[in-house]
Formats: sequence, structure tokens, C-alpha cells
Amino acid sequence: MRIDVLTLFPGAIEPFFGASIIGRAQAAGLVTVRCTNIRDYATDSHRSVDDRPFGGGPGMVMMCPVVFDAVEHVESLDTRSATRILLTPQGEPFNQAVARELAGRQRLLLICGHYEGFDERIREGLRPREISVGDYVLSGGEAAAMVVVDAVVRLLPGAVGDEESIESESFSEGLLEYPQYTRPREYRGLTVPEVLLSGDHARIARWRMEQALKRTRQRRPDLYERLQSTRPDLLTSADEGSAS
Ligand code: 9D3
Repeated sequence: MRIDVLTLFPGAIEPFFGASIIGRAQAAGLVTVRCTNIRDYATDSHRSVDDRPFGGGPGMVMMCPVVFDAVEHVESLDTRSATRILLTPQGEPFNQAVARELAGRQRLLLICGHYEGFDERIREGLRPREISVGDYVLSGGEAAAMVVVDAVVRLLPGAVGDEESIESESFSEGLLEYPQYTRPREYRGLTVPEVLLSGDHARIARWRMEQALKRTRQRRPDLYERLQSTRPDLLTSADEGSAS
């Protein structure tokens, strides 16, 4: 897979793509992530990338010519056709299903704005998919691009070492995690639930499922509601013990 990120602040996100799982996936040849500075495609003497909105009003608007030129040039660097993604607060909410879909593409092109909106003709002319990473205000699309790239790259086969953790991840999808403990058995009077020390693996598995369901019901009623249709199997016997 190849991922290009178009941004006004490549230096702010490049280090992230060289670290951790994404860095390892790149070193292993599973993905190449490249950042391109949109400002490199500005043509006037001030290297402008935005201007004031027609009709007046606050803020600045990212201009068509630089964005079209940047997209078209970066796309020409590789023969594979790119899935274009505009990161905006008005986009489709990003989630694991979208991440999975994007992980199946050969090539992604992410476009970040900063502080401002995009000239509407960027949407009309480039027909990008639009993605938001949540209902809060960021100062630009850069943090959102890091979120999307991280979630997508770790789904590429071989990117996450432990295949078992991927399997348990899909088993527990839509559920919050159960409580976890490690050494020491007692710390400042705080103890580990007896069941986890019992060695009874069936009982441990049952307790963890109960805890995960209870947490999900209490903290994320929206996710819990969805389990009724997506995982009715989980809401039968194990759920009884999760009352309260
Ligand atoms: C202050 C300007 N706002 C006026 C209504 C609009 C606005 C434009 C651009 C608000 C934030 C931004 C910058 N945000 C993003 O580019 C962004 C974003 C976000 O803010 N939240 C969630 N997902 C995303 S993806 C890109």
C-alpha cells in the first residue's frame, strides 16, 4: 500500500509515521507513507495557499489551484489509482469499519486543511471521500490524518506482530475491554480479583466477558445497544452475571 498525505505541515506529522507500528510496517515494505507540502504547489510570489471567502465572513479558504495541482502531481508519481480522502469536520465519521475498508485499497491520498475550509470546487472537482475523526474542533486535518493512517496501517497483514491479539480484537469488537492486572498481587492495599489467580480458565473467560459487557453497558450504551443485533450470542448467559 502507498499512502500520501498532503499537508501544510509535513514536519509536524512525518516523525509519527516513522515510529512504532507504522515505522515498522514501512521498514517491512508493507506500506510507504509520504508527506507532501501543499505549499510547494503555490504559484504566486507569496506562495499563497488560501484566500478570503467570496461573500465575506471570517476565516480563510483553501484555494483550488494549489490543491488540484498537488493532488494531480502526487497521483502521477504512482500508476495505482488513489482513493482520495479529504479530512474535514463535515465528513463521514471515522470508525473501525471505515478503517477496514480503507485497508483494502492499494493507495490512499489524504488531504489536510489547516484552520480553514476548502473551496467547495475541491469537492466537486476531485470527488474525494470526506472523513471526520469525531465531534470536536481540531486546528487542522493533520491530527486526523495520523489517526486514519494509524488505524489503517495496523490492519495490514503483518503490521501487528501478534496474530492472536488481532483475533481477540475482532472477537471483542464493539465491546469495551475487561479490567486487567499484573504484578504485584497487592499494591497499596489494592488487590487483584481472586478469579484471575484461580487458574480456572473457563471461569476467567466468563468473568472477563461479564466485565466487558458491564463496562460497555454502563459507559457506552450506544455500543451495548448495537450488540443486540451484531452479537446476540454475547448477550445471553454471560450477560446475566453483569447485572449491576
Ligand atoms: C473555525 C472554523 N470552523 C468554522 C465553522 C470550521 C472548521 C474548519 C476547519 C473547524 C475546524 C477545522 C479544522 N479541522 C479539521 O480540519 C478536521 C477535523 C476536526 O476539526 N474535527 C474532527 N475531524 C476532523 S478531520 C479534519
